[in-house]
Amino acid sequence: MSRFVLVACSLLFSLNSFAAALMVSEQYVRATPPHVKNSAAFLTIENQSEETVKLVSVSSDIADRVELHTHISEDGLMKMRQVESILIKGHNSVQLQPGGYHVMFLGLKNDLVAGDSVDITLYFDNGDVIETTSPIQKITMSHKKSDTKHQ
Ligand SMILES: [Cu+2]
Repeated sequence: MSRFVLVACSLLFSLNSFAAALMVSEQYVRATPPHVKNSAAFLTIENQSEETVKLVSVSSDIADRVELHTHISEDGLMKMRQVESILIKGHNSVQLQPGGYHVMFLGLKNDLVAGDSVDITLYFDNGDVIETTSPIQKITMSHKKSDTKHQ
C-alpha cells in the first residue's frame, strides 16, 4: 500500500511540473465606470516548454461573453477584432496589453471596482487549464482615444 501511495505521489508531482510550463503574470482587469458593460483583462503568458501552445478560450462568470481580441489598424483607425486563438511559441512569452491582444468581457453583470479581483480560467490547446485571480485596476487612458471613438 505504501509503495502505491509513493507511486501516486510521484505521478502527481510530474503532472504538476508539466503544468508549470505555462505561467501567467502581470495580470489585471480594467476597472469600469458605472454602467459600462465591457471591460478587458491583460496579462503575460510565458511558455517554458519546447512546444508552441495556443490560448484558445477564457471563461469568467463576471460577463455574459468572454472573447479573445486583438487591435488592428484599419483605415488609420484602431479597431478591435475577435481572434480564435493566441499563439505562444516555445520558450517565448506573449503580452496581452492595451492596444494589442486582450481578453474581452462583454455584458458585464456588475461594475468592476478597483481593488476587487476577478477569477478567470484560461484554456490552452494542449489541454492545460490555468485558473487565476486578476486584480481590478484603474487604467489611465493615455492612448485610448480609439476606444472612446467607437463607442
Ligand atoms: Cu476587445
